[in-house]
Amino acid sequence: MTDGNLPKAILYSWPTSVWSTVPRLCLYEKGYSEDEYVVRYVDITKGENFAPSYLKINMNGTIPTLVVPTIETTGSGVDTRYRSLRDTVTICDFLDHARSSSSASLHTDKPAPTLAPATIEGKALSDAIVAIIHQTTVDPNFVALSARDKKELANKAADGPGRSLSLRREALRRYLEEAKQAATENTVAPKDGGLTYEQKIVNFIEDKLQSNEHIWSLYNGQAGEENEKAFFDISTQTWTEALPDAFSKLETAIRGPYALGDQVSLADLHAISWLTRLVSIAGGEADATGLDTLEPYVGKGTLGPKLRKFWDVWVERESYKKVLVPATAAFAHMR
Ligand SMILES: N[C@@H](CCC(=O)N[C@@H](CS)C(=O)NCC(=O)O)C(=O)O
Repeated sequence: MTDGNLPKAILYSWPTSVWSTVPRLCLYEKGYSEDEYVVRYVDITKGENFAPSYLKINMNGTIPTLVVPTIETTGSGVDTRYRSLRDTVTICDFLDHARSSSSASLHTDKPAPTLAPATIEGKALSDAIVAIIHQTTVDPNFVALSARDKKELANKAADGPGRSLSLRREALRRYLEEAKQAATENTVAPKDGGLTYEQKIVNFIEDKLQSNEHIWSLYNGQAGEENEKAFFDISTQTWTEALPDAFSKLETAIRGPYALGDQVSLADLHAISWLTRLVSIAGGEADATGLDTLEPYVGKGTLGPKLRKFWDVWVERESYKKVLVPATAAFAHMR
């Protein structure tokens, strides 16, 4: 990725972030060397992803983001600009293309593998698998906060999830004040009659604060019995309906042993990161025993033979040991 004086690409991520592991697996599988990019940490558990400097890079306030330099060839001299790639799918597509099969891989003497599917049929299957994984109903960040009863809620409230919700709340309140101040300082409305950048940031942070407040109040016994019951119900449904449904769709879709067959492809990176996080939320390990710990949560028999085989081949991979094992340990520490 480095070319002459072109600056390095920057990957914004955080060690415990589930979606950050997707591009990190991709970098490893493609054989990029560590001096080809820079990793910058954004502590989402403290709400750093809502800092004004980060929202300029990714206005959705999510990680991962990959910022890649681009050369502007018009104008005076050669100017370097940047492009932000703001979600895992876009980032991995880019990383896959940016290193062709004629370049070497750092980890093997084989050429860098092509992770994109080679056929239209493969692409359709890959997209379908990625869509199953990224459904909001099976979002691992929600699953991590979910609680099926009072006891589970109390345990999580006293631990990492409770701390994180409070820290995000503090950060969001502070950033909201700052954003409101900035909005009053810039009152020049855009020509198209739309909102100023500063006003958009105020609205964005208000939305985030509101959704954080909803779950924070549940965690702090201030949401009332009715909301608490609705939360327990949706949490239970997530484990007993949404997740088993996703597993059954994946069992049908996966070709085996990897998502699209004998070779690792882009869909694998999303699926294994997601599955590993679910195992960890269930208290399991990032090793051959992982799915046995997850299964009682989702119901016996919900993890089919293809998913089990997929897991078995993945936990043995070098990239898994380098990326997902440490990410799981970091997450278990704050769970
Ligand atoms: N669809 C996005 C999801 C990214 C995402 O939700 N990232 C989480 C961290 S794993 C995040 O940034 N959460 C912070 C927030 O939403 O406040 C992707 O594929 O990149």
